[in-house]
Amino acid sequence: MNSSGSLARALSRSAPIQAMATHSPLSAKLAEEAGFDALWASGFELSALYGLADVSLITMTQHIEMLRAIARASALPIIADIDTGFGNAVNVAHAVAEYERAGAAAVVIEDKSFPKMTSLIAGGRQELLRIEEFQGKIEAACAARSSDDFCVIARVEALIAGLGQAEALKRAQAYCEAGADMILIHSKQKTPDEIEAFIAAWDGLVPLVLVPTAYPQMTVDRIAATGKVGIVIWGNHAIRASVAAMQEVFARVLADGGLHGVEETIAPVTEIFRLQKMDDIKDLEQRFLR
Ligand code: SPV
Ligand code: MG
Repeated sequence: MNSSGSLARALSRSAPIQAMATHSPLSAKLAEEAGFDALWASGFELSALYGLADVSLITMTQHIEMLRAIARASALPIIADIDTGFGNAVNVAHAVAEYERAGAAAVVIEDKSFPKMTSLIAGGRQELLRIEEFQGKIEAACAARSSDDFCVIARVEALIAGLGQAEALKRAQAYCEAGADMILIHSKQKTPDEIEAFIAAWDGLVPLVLVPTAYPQMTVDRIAATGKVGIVIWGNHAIRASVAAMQEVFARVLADGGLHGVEETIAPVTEIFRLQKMDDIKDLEQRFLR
């Protein structure tokens, strides 16, 4: 059993579970304290953290090391974004075993070719695998897990690639037949129409997963009302919140010629000490330093 919580347990509720994006143990802790149900170990966020584009540049080692650190910092179930699975079905089998051991509760594998192009970019090259090939990858993922609680989520990129509703539904159905526990259906349309049409046409055999970054009008209540969505992922809001906060503070320090203008707007050092568990360090000193 992985060290983080089980997604299956969280999924037994009637409302969709809410997973917040994370790129570090610190952002994971903050998401947990805020009250989210799960964490999304986002490839986009980790790529951005390294100052890189989300186009298969970060390695499995980089991503899994961060996931291990996140699993140590938070008890929440972690949904690992493993992009295309780092290669073919053989690579997927290896990756799933490693991610489960590292503390992931689920993996999301997308049906794009390697190297992938980030999904939300305007006019990006979006190449999909043949359906049979991706079914093999999903079957390999299911066969490689050791716990039945570990979820294999197949991500359909047909709408992102502009291939339309019929192709998206065909692929989602085929990935279910291959054993996927859930289907992540992604869209970059600026309104929820495309996703709502997909949800309406979906037979509901397995729960859907949504990432409503491009269509933020889609609230949890609106998603819950469909009755077909198990997880909503807030896809990149940890890194975007950090970037906006740092840009504002950095500009103000330079503009003001000092720290006086930002002191009241940022977290006090004592808050960072709390997150670092400095009280525990003091206790250890008390007990063991002689
Ligand atoms: C990610 O957060 O890495 C995702 C979601 O895969 S998206 O960037 O919208 O494709
Ligand atoms: Mg990703």
